[in-house]
Amino acid sequence: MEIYIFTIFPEMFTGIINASILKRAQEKQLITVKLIDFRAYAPSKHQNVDDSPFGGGAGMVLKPEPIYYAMESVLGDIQNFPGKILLMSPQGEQFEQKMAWELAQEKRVAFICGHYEGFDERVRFLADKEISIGDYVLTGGEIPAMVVIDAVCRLLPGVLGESQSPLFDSFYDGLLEYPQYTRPREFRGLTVPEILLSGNHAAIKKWRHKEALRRTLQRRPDLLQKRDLSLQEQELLSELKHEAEKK
Ligand code: 9D3
Repeated sequence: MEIYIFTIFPEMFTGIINASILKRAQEKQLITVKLIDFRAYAPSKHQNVDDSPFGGGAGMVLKPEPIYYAMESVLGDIQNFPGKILLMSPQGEQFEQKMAWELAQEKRVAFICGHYEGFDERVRFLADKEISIGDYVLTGGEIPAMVVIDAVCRLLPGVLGESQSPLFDSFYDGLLEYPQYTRPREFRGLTVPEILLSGNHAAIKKWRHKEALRRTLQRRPDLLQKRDLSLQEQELLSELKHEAEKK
């Protein structure tokens, strides 16, 4: 996948893209990352990328020209760009795992990042999609772009090792993870559930499924609403509800 990032803070990305999995993905030539400082494309001699809003009011607005010129110079004709152009914006569609899988199908993805101000409305015409990462105020679109890049790249074939395959992200799809333990069997008086040491794989599987349901019921009941429950899961859930009544 070719990744293009249009930003006035390219240095914010260098630590993230040159470490860990994203570094390895570039070494394996599974992804390429091109950082473009759109300030370099600002027309004025002071290279301003923003200006005060027409109609008055506080704050500044990102001008269209630096972003258009940067994108046309790097991507060519925007209308015919063979990939997805994403505008990072608090007004965008909320990013989630399904969108990560969709973007992972693309050959090329370009990100436009603003920094603590809105875009001139005409910048929106450049984008195929506007993306937010959630309902909280950040200082810019750079961290959201990194979040999306991280989530998408780990889904690309070959980026993760076989044992960490994203197909096994959650064994019980759409549920939270069951509790996990490793050595030692006892730490500061805290022990590992006996069943995990039993060697009874069928019983362990059932325990894990039940604990995944327990955790989801406690912490994210909304996930259970969204999901069809198998017969086995309906039984485990009613067990959990009976246990809760007894207490
Ligand atoms: C001062 C400008 N604000 C007017 C009330 C709006 C505003 C614009 C841009 C507030 C923050 C930002 C910077 N944030 C992003 O560019 C951003 C973002 C976010 O803040 N939260 C979640 N997802 C995203 S994607 C881009």
